Amino acid sequence: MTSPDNNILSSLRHIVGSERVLTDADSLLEYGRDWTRAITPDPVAVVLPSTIAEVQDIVRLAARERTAIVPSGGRTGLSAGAVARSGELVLALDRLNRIEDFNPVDRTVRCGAGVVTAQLQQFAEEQGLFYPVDFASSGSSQIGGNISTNAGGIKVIRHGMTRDWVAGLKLVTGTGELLDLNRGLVKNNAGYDLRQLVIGAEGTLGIVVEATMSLSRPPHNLAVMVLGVPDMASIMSVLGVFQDGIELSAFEFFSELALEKVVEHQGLQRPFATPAAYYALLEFEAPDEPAMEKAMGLFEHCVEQGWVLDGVVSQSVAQARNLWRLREDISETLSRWTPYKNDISTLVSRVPAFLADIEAVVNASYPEFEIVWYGHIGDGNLHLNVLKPDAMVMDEFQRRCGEVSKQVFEIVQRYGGSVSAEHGVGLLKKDYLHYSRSPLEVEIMRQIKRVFDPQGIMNPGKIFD
Ligand code: 2HG
Ligand code: ZN
Repeated sequence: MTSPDNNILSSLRHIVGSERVLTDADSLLEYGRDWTRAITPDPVAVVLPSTIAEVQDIVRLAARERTAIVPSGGRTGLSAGAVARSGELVLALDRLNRIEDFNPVDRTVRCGAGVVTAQLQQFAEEQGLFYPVDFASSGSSQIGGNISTNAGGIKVIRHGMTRDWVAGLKLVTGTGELLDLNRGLVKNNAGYDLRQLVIGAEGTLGIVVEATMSLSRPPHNLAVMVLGVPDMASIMSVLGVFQDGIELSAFEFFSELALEKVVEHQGLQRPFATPAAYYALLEFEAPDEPAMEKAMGLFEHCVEQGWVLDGVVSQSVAQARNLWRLREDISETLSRWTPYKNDISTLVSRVPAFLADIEAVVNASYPEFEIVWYGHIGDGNLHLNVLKPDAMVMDEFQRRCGEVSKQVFEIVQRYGGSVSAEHGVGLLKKDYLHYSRSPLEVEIMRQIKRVFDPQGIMNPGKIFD
């Protein structure tokens, strides 16, 4: 007898060929999840189309069969937005990985959704240009996934989020139709900008299959400074002084515990011997001597004020890269403790008070847990990672952290902040969405989803139910 699963599998094989429909246990596990590990994946199959037309055929088939689809890119997400947990079909964009064409006048590049971020960065460099959205997972994350999560990263303070670099995109809707949105135009006020709705929609409106990305001029001689600071308030004073004096391309922070872990587990050197409660990492262009002198002047001013205890500035590209590793390698280093992650934000101006309130709750509620603070403080975005003690079972740990999250999110709400600054909502944050978005906003989101995806097959259960 033929089961419905067998029917859909044979139709999928007909569309893409048998070797592009995977059902073995390893592939189901690998493609059925992202970097989150709290939920066990259970997809029905993985399909790897090679063309936009194949994606459309698969979506039409899924709509007929009422089979849910989870779009899958580099699977580096941290909110379980790409986790297939209950019989969904995983549609992986890996094979749509071609850079289709480059326009040097418009400074745009049209690429398949499966192009890896580092591939785009490399391509831009070869053209004498720059793709500035960057993060630790750029070697595996894909452009389609970056767009679907509006990925941020380490240069947002200067270059913005992925949204700011999407000049156009193609979307296969939940009915299999193809929308070509904005077509690379700089100016286009002819009605609603549907492209912006799709960016950050986590695959709930359809599948991003292609994008036209903008590029910019490359930076000249980026210098990296790491500063030891005694407290959070000082970090914000340092930020203010540097932002008034020079243009920063990054302003990140991490705690002493983050530094200890990353130095120990990645075999890196401490930036300097003086211990500090927190560290700020700054990046800026230093094309000539006067630019560097200006930055050094600001550094000295911060030392005189007592906001900075010690510091180091890179003298070569290799040194800059190593200093960056102190910050960029934190998330991967912490993964061995399966941390409970918070990715919260507020206005930069409110960060000092916000931090003090969060710190008080966290210190009172998690006395026996290790807490690691780091993040994009120049954007008002903190990553608060709570490490699981080895002896505690996962369910108990998640439950305890979930309780404290409520208190953390009440503070986020009070400060008009976001429960997900850059990682998206996925499955992990949807119970907390109401702390950041009003019931009316969520209801409008649901109605919009119905227009793009009337059968509700596109990544259902993500963001909201
Ligand atoms: C980072 O900024 C990433 O390093 C990951 O957004 C943050 O793992 C995290 O919590
Ligand atoms: Zn981050």
